[in-house]
Amino acid sequence: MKLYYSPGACSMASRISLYEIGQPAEFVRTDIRAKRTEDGRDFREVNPLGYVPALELDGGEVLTENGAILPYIAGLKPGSLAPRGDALTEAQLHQALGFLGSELHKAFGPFFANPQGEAREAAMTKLQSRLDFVEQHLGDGREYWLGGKFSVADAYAFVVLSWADHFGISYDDRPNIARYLERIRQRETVQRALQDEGLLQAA
Ligand SMILES: N[C@@H](CCC(=O)N[C@@H](CS)C(=O)NCC(=O)O)C(=O)O
Repeated sequence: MKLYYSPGACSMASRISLYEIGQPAEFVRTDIRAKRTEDGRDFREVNPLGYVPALELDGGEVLTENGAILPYIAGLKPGSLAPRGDALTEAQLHQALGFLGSELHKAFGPFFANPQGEAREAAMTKLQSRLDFVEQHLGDGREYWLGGKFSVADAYAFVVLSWADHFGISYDDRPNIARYLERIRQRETVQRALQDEGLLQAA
């Protein structure tokens, strides 16, 4: 399978997850602005919407959306990266990925366009409210997003929460997030992902 990625982007959650289950994959670096893959193809032929991650399976099918790709990867090794259980347990994973994708990830979105003045303030207000929730969620004695075991939700949360640093947003007053990030950063798979995407010094 092939994972189309951009260094440090949300696609790194899929890379970490693939490393966690020891699933071999080809990693295709993609320029998400120019919509070109490193071997010169038009990336929109892979994902017409032009964003990463995209996971191309050996049979040629292409999966997009973190909320689909991450559970797919978890399903390759049942019980490893998503808790096994009843409908409620399954719904809780989707709840986590839904929040991370449409609330936390997208609350960071405006900062990539370097907003100024009122636009920055508005973006900051929204982001802070999502971070307040994360701080509280992680303070409920949870070592990982879904409880006591690392899951694909942690891979995604780690990548997104790490973007704060680039935008001068500190977690000094959010000790639960700071400890959580440090715990996840220590994982061998995360170190390897950072290294392989050329981010270790910056991390
Ligand atoms: N809805 C998509 C969003 C993915 C996304 O925002 N990808 C970013 C990188 S983190 C991207 O490739 N942006 C380029 C673009 O939107 O043109 C998902 O959840 O997978």
